[in-house]
Order: sequence, then C-alpha cells, then structure tokens
Amino acid sequence: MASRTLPEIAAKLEAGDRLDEADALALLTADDLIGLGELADRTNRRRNGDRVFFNVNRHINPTNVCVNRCRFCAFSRSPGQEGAYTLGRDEVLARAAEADRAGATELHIVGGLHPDLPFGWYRDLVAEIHERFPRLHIKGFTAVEIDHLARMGGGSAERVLRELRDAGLGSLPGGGAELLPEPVRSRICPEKIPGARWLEIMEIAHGLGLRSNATMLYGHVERPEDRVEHLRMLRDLQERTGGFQAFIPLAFQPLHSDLGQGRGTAGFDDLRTLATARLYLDNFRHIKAYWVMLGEKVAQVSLHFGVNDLDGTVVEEKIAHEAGATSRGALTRDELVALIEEAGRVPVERDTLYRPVARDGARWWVAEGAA
Ligand code: V47
Ligand code: SF4
Repeated sequence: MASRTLPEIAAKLEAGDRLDEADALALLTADDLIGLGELADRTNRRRNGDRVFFNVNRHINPTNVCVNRCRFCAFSRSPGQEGAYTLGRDEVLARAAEADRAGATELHIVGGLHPDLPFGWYRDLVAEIHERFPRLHIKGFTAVEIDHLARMGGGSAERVLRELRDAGLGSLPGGGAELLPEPVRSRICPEKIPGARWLEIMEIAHGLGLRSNATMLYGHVERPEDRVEHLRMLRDLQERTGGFQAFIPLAFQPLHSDLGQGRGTAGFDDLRTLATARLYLDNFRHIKAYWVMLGEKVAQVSLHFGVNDLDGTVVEEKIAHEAGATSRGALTRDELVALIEEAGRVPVERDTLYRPVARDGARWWVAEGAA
C-alpha cells in the first residue's frame, strides 16, 4: 500500500472522501500524534459536538471456567483449577439487585465458556433478571459465548439470540473479536471461533434487532496491517447492517498471559489507535475509551483524540485486573463526570441505546428530546 501523508489525508477528509486502508495504515503509523489527534477531534466534534457520553453500569462475570485457553487471557480457569468459580443464580441476582438499587442503567454480563452450564441456565437467568429488574438493560454474551450456547443445547446461533432476546436480552457487548484476521487470530486464540463466525453472529444479531458493540484487542503480536484489516472487516459489516453502536479498542494487559510479560501498550499507540478508528470507521457513531484498560489518564486525554464515549462505572472488573491492569476496578458517576469536565467536554449520561439519561440520585429516567 502506498504511504499517504497526513496533509493528503486531511484534504480527503475536507473533501468528504472516504478513507481507504492505505490511509488507515498511514494514520496508525503516523509520528505526528498531535496532527492526527486534531483531525480525529475535528471529525468527532463535527459529528458529536462537545458532548461525551458515559454510563452507569455494572459488570457481572458469572463464571471464569472456560474450555478455551486464549493465550492473552489471565481471567479464565480450566474446570477444577484453583481459582475457578461459577456464581450461583442467586449470587448473580444479588449483584443485579445491588446495581438496580444503586441506580445503574445497564448490566454487562460476560464470562467463560463453561463446559456444563446448559443454554437453558442462561436463558432462565436472563428471564429472571429481566422480570425482577425490568429497567436494567441487559447487555450480555459475546458472539463467542453465543456460539458456545448454541452447542450447549441452544440449537442454532439464531435460535439462541432469538430466545435470549425474547427473555429480555437488550444488546450484545463487543468482546471476543480480538483480532479477526488470520494468521494472528490462530496465534493468540487458536480455539476461539474464526473471525468470520464472529462477524456472522453479529450479523444475525443485528438482523434480529439486537444492537452490539465491536472491540479490537491490540498491542500483542499483531502488525499495523492486521489492525487495519480488522477495522476493514468491521466497517464492511457495519455498512451492511448498521447494527454496531460503538467501537472499543482493548489495550492488551500482559500480566499472567502466555503472550509475554511485557509492559503493555504505549500511551502514544493507544491514542493513535483511537484516533485512527474515529477517522477510518466513519460509519461508527461512537468510539469508546475503556478506561479500565487504558488507565484513567490516557482515557481522559483520548477525549481530544476522537473519543466521544467513556465506559462506565463498571463496579467489579476481573478480566483486565487478572491480567495486571493498574486502573481502579470502578469509578463513581461523579468521578466520570469530573474526568470529562476536566478535559473541557460536556458529560452526558446515556443509557445503553445512547438516549440521554437524567437522574436524581439512584432514580433515573430517559430525558426527552435531547438525543
Ligand atoms: O472478550 C481478555 C478481552 C474482553 C485480555 O462492548 C483482554 O461495551 C486485554 O469486551 N488484555 C472483555 N483484553 C472486555 C470487553 C468489553 C469491555 C468494555 C465494554 C465492552 C462493550 C466490552 O476483554 C474479552 C477479550 O476480548 N481480553 N483478556 C487482556 N489480557
Ligand atoms: Fe475463555 Fe474468553 Fe478467556 Fe478466551 S478470552 S479463554 S474465550 S474467557
């Protein structure tokens, strides 16, 4: 691919032309971080103004028992291994109740691929949470888990998604994408479903009216070209379905993983990746900084590099922290608001479907007309 300069890419953007993969590669490898940030910031502010979304959510990981052994994952355990856990139904419900009482708008539920928990266990769990806490949006189960649940008695992925949706599932998170293209995918997670299957399940979900997010795990063995190919695959699917809400780059946390004990990603590369995503993924409205993996400081600075969304209060984080994340496991709503305001932007609490939320303590409602 021919190398493009930043001014050439800026001229394309000014003319309203779409960036191609050569442009994305040039951005991802640009030395002029400030120039890149300015482009991404301008593009973001044209689309989203000064507003930065955040949400009040809670993560729940029902089990860390997993039949896959992804090489980057420090969270999972084999069945019977020390540290393996599976929450009982009541323990999950107690966490949901706590989140509801605290005024959360969303539960983010993901976990390992348990070899014995049947599909019905998950479907009934979703149904019970939804029945008892109908205001909590359930964002749950990566495409990888959906594929697993199909094998665990759910039938096809479409049937699993349909039944979960009918039980009360509201949307899908973006995990499990890792790096979609080969050969990187097989190097970092040889047992995981192929990238094409991840995309297929997302397409089915979008077809059933379930929105989802998309992630990209970066900073391990991949080359910039692999990241560009990953972004291209996401942009192409988004072109067909429009079902992705946010793109979330996940900075690799290297501790206790089989992919080396390095220092993790550089702040420079984190910002470059977020800014490139803003400019190349022109059909994604929201680029989200996951402060848990970036650290609060880089996440805050990223609000000037094309990011318009900060996730979230989180409350109980295991996946990144088992792998050495040094950020805190939770932020309060006030802390998120302060992070955004200190960056000179306007915080807007949202629900999972990006409707602005107004609140009085733990009591919240969707604000009318402020979309
Ligand atoms: O699926 C696992 C990744 C994901 C590591 O959709 C790792 O709103 C970095 O997907 N270093 C879970 N990443 C997190 C996730 C997510 C987070 C926040 C918001 C949303 C959303 C999604 O974390 C896993 C896997 O891709 N992961 N191990 C690691 N060592
Ligand atoms: Fe299992 Fe997910 Fe960890 Fe892979 S990333 S080992 S599928 S929990």
